[in-house]
Amino acid sequence: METLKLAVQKSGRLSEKSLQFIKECGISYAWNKAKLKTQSYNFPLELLFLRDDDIPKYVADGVADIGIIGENVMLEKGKTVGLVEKMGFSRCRLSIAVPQTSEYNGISDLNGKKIATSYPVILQKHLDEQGVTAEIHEISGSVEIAPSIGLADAVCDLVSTGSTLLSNGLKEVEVILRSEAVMIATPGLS
Ligand code: PRT
Ligand code: ZN
Repeated sequence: METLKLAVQKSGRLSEKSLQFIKECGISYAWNKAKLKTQSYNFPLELLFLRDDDIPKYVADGVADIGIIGENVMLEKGKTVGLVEKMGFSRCRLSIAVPQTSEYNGISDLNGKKIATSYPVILQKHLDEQGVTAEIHEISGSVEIAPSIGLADAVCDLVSTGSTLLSNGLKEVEVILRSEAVMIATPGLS
């Protein structure tokens, strides 16, 4: 039987639940964090441990057959992959937030503004759909700090409890995507 290659996040918010799912499927394996792949000893499955951002490309290219990532990453990377199923964990939303002190009456207020995000593709698509022209400033992390250091007027970032926005003096004004972990597959497999 051919071995199925499954890519999961090595370390982060998806890791624990992804491995729990594999365990609940009755798949057993030995692994330590220094290893980037391991073979199950009771199922024809090889596990690959990767950065979540790299998983869509590996799956699209067929290096991995299936993978578990956030839907937000799947959409942002724009790779051709099949959606197998929604996993029901790591739920969050991708939202636009502005300083609590700024007045906000609707998305058209963002015209001509600068928005910091790690999700330029999803954000640009949403702004285009809404007929808003804003400048997108891409940063890879700590997005919520951008308005307070004068880097941007607004942010577009993942929100779960909302406490990060709150502690950085921001308020959530638009939800542009609701996301959860998804299983993706190489085209033709799903
Ligand atoms: O190292 P690697 O590249 O693999 O991991 P990563 O750092 O890129 O991703 P990671 O582990 O932080 O998140 C993986 C996935 O978890 C995301 O792509 C989402 O699909 C999902 N997820 C669910 C979240 C959150 N909830 C979340 N709250 N990802 C990030 N956050 C961050 C958010 O960016 C913000 O900084 O948590 C902060 C907000 O949280 P609250 O609770 O204060 O609102
Ligand atoms: Zn990542």
